[in-house]
Parts: sequence; structure tokens; C-alpha cells
Amino acid sequence: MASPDAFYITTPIYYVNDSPHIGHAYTTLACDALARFARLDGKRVHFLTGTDEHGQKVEKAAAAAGLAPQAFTDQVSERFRELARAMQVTNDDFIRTTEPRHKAAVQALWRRLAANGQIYLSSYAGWYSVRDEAFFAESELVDGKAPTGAPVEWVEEPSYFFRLSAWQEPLLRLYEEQPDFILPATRRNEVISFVKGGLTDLSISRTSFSWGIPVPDDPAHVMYVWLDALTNYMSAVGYPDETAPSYRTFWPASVHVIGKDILRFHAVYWPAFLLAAGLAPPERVFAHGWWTIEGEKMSKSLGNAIDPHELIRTYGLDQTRYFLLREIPFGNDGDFSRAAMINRMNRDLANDYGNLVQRVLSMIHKNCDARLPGPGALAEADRALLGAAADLLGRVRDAMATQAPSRALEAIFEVIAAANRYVDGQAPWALRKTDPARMATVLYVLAETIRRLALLTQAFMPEASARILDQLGVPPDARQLACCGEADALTPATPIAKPEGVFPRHVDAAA
Ligand code: ME8
Repeated sequence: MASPDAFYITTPIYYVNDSPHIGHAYTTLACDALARFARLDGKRVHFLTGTDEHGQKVEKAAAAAGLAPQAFTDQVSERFRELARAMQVTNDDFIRTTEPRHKAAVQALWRRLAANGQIYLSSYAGWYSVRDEAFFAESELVDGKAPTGAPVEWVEEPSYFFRLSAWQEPLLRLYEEQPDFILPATRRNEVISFVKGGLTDLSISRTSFSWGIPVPDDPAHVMYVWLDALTNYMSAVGYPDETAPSYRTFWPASVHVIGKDILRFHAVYWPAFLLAAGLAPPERVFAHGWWTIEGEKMSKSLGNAIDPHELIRTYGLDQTRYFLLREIPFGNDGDFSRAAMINRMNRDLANDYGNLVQRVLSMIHKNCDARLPGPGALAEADRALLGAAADLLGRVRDAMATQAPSRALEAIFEVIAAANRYVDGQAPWALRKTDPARMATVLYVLAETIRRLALLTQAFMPEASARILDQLGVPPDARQLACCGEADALTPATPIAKPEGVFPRHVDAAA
């Protein structure tokens, strides 16, 4: 049992056959927002990402690059680390499947499965797609290709098998007893009908190449790359040492966030391996949707993959994070277009959020002696706005608990819109002469609303939110979500710095 206040979240470990692109950035950023939110909300968080470095696909990519596999994976893995750094991702660990700690874990899991009678030696004859690193039955092929469109090759070799067929009923029970094991619900239904259709035993070793973890006591075989890769989630917290504090605190994982392309591996094979080994399956697998680029599938041959570094350079990091997490409900497919990116950046961030902050802080700076004003008695409209900002924490927390960052951001931006309407309705600039005390109240209510908003946007837009909180004079130790309430409200007379815009507008160089 993991600790009740623990939150262990993982990204897939990415194949090092290629440089990271926007699809990888997306999953990692979503996990980062979820991890940051949980940390701000007082949880003990462990956030893991890393790279998947064995198997035929990587071996071939290394050969094509003219490098030995280890040298090649060292190089490409580093690009994924660099991207995480550039995106200010707050992962607590980065695992590589070529590390000794991981090899030891996979071999221990294998031995345990073998000891439980879950593995037998036979031979495999069938189709294999290197691109998917997956076996396919003849009946699954579509026009002679894998259902993903990847080419398949005929494989015939000795192989160890895992008794997957024995786990159909226990898996169905797991989906029943843990109804949120697979989210979103549509994905859950897909998996259930796949498992109900019957499971065949799974080939879990290969003999026709060598870039993998050797099977214990039979080094002619290397382990199937998915058995190897999935185990990363446990090796990173100390498995096979089940007494390790990190293992006891964090296993089973709270959520594995993945793309829908690898759902079967995570929602069928992985829990089956764990149940067969007598280990606890994760609490949840969340499969998000697929990005296309300007209406087209991202592909090597089209050369249209988007480099996340370029996005950050062109539009800014917080802007990129915001766009990816806001534009598409997590779970749905979406299209990346620069027009949509610029629209979100200019409309939501510059006009709505940025302008609210800039207007309010400038008015305070100019009209209140650069100090936070003290509020008088609150009117109905003041209470309504502060109330909406206070209710936000619950709404955002609910959304984040089901991995719905776009819903969380929508709720936050509803309050930003309400605050902008309030500014227009109260017209504090006009009160300056007619009723300065009322102006002070209105500006205080707005500043306090902005404080609550900025606390909540920290998980999504950490840099800009920190700058807003700095400008309001909120000390670093008062930025936990527990400080969202009235008890930690801004102190009148706190000096505020001269405000500087936090969300610039994007002006297209070509426009
Ligand atoms: O599958 N849209 O690694 P991988 C959204 N090594 N997300 C995308 C995407 C897109 N167009 N393209 C990629 C593997 N992704 C295995 C995983 S885990 C034990 C082993 C993201 O490098 C998405 O998260 O092919 C997808 O699941 C992942 O990258 C696949 O990364």
C-alpha cells in the first residue's frame, strides 16, 4: 500500500530512436502540471520520466546512425533530459532502461513470474512490427500491415511465453473493482471489450537480436522490450527491494499517463504481469489523445514534427504549456495550429489574464501610493467575486483528480472573465475622485482575487504566476494551495513593485 498522501505519477519512457517532439512534450508537460498541483496541494509527490532504450527499433536506429547502441542511446536520451530541463519539468527522477538498477528489477520480476509458473519456453511464429515493438496475429493485420499502418515482418524463433490467457478473468475483475483504473471511460470500454474477446499467451523474449536485457539463466534470449520497459515504473522506486522506503511510499503508482497508442500495453499486459507476480497494479492508467499538426498526421516522411524548443523560443514556455493543456480536453485528439496557439496566447493570456493583472496593479501603483489598499465594508459584488475565487480551489482540485487540466483552466478563466467584468462594472478609475474609499475596496478585492488566481495558475504557468505573486508581495512560503483562503489574504499597505506585463502579445513576424 502506498502512503495515503503520496502521489506517484509517470510519463511513458520514450524511445530513443528519434528526437523528442511536441507529442512527447505534451505528455510530460501534462504530468508536470499534475505533479506541481499535487505538490502545491500538500502531497508527497514522486514524478518519473525517462527513456526506453532497448529493443530492435532502437538497435536499428543506432545502426543507421553508425553508432554502438549504448553510445547512441546515451546521446539521444540526453536530448530528452535537455527537453525536460528546457520545459522546467519538475521530475524527481529520470530513468533509463540501460541502467543497472533497472536491469536488476526486470530480472527480478522475470524470476518471480517464472517461480510462479507464469512463463514457459516454446517458439513464436508470427508477425512483428518493429515500429510498434508489438506482435500481431494474422487476423489483426490490415492490408498486410499492423493496425497502426506500420510494416510487419515474419518472425519464427524460440521464445518464452507469459501465460496471459490465464489472466482474462482477473483483469476483468480489476476493471470492475477499480472503475477508474482506465480513464477516460471510452478507453476503458475499448480495453474491456478487447479483453473479453479473449487473450492469447504473450511472447516475452527474442533470440534474433541482442540489444536487450538477457533472460535470467538463458542469455540466448533477450527480454521483450515491453516487459523490460513497463517495469521502469517499479525499478525507479526501488523494486525489487520491497522494503525500500521509496517503494513502500510510492508503489502502487497513482497514475501512469500515456498516449492512447500504448494503452493495451499499460492496461492489459502490465497489470497482468503484476497480478501474476503477486504485486499490486497501479491505481490508474490515463490515456490521452493524439495531436495532429495543422490537420496532418505527424510523420517523419512529412517532416512536420514540431520541435518543442522552437515553440518555447517563439511563443514562450508558459504560453506553450497553457496552449497544450487548455486547447484540447485531456483524453481527446487535437490539432496543433500556429493560428490557434497565437489566438490563445493573445486572447486568453495577454488580453484576459495579463491585462487584468496589469490594469489592477498599475492602478494600485499609481493611485494608492504603490501599496496595497485597505478594504472597507464589502458590497454584494465584492463578495460574489471573492466567493467565486474561493470556490475555485475545489473545482480545480476535482478536475485535477481526474486528470482534466483543461477543465481546471476553464474554471480558472471563468473567474478571470468575472474579474474583468467586475473591473469594468466598478470602474475604479472613476471612483478615484468620487469615492476613494470605495476605489480602495474595489482594488483590494481585485488584488486578492488575482492572488488566489495566481496561486492556482502556478501548476500550469509557473513563471508568470511567480512573477504575479512577486508583484503582489506574496512570500514564497505562502504559495501553497492551503493559502488560497481568507486567512492568508493580502495584507493592506504591503508595498508593490512597479508592475511589468507578464503575458506579452505575439506579433507574427510575417504579419
Ligand atoms: O511508446 N500526440 O515510446 P514513444 C500525443 N517507449 N502524444 C504523442 C504523440 C502525438 N502525436 N506522439 C507521441 C513508447 N506522443 C514506449 C513507451 S512506456 C513503458 C514505453 C507521446 O517514444 C504519447 O505519450 O513512441 C505516446 O504514448 C508516447 O509519446 C509514445 O512515445
